[in-house]
Amino acid sequence: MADPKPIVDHLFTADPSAHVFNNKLYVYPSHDRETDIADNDNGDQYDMTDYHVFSMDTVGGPVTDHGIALSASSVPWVGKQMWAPDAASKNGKYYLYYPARDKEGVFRIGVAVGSKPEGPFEPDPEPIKGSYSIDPATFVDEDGSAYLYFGGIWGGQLQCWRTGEFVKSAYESMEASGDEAALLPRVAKLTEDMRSIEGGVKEVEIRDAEGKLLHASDHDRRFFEAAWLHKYKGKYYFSYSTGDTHFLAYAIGESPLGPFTYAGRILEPVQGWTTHHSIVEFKGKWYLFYHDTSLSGKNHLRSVKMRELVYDAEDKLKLAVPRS
Ligand code: FUB
Repeated sequence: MADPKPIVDHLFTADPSAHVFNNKLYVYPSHDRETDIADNDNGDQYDMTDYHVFSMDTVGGPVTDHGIALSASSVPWVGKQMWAPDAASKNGKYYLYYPARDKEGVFRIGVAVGSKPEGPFEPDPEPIKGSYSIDPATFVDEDGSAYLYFGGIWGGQLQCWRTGEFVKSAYESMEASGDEAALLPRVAKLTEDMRSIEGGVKEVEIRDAEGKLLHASDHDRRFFEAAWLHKYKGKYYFSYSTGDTHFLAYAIGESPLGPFTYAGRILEPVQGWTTHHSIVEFKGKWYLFYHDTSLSGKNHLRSVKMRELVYDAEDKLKLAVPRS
């Protein structure tokens, strides 16, 4: 099957986080915009300033653009680069989580609160205390416990936090190397009001079949950015991008806090440098939301697409119709 069309083409959209709220499918993507900034490994070309929320009642039906849900200009701490967001709902309220560089150039994660899934969202005036790096993803478990996953290396600055403090010069080393364990994504429990971290930030362990942490040199499997968590038949599926090898990979665990055991790839490289996704169940079927640059041919102008996913007899994930 050839790649599907983008879900919308009147805007460039990327990093889609999909959720079902009130029986509708909502998508919270980055809103890519044109810029003269040249491509670099720091990701400076991803220079976004606001978020739109999209929804659909049925897969294949019309997609509604609900307009601007949050702008950089309304968040006092944001300097630039509103990157990949996510959303969650608890106790009748909706929360938008988003990363951006603060005025000192350090990526932090903010939260904004709304009364409807599509926003608008009122931002907290400061980023979430103890948050850092990029690509927040939330997961609310069946018992109501909520988790925030985050982290991304290279431009996402995770390597700058290896000591627990931000070390700007660590950017140059880019990541761990060789047989050293790969840098790990982070997870924190969210407080009942969904606006703070409770109990500190932990590393999310991704292990091989022998139980060893993946090596930093294992670029085909190690975590780079774009964390996502979903649950299937009582097991937790942690998925992510391998970055410079451009795969969407996943690992399976018994707890939302991990450890997770590497289980394979969900998507081979798409057109464009970045790959970023979410996985959601809607009306009894599972879907992968992802992006590529098929409309623009430019790394920083991406378009969200979706495809059906299925589980095989061993509960491994795969595309319902393989890409041709
Ligand atoms: O959209 C900017 C960045 O590109 C995201 O935060 C990464 O996951 C990558 O998709």
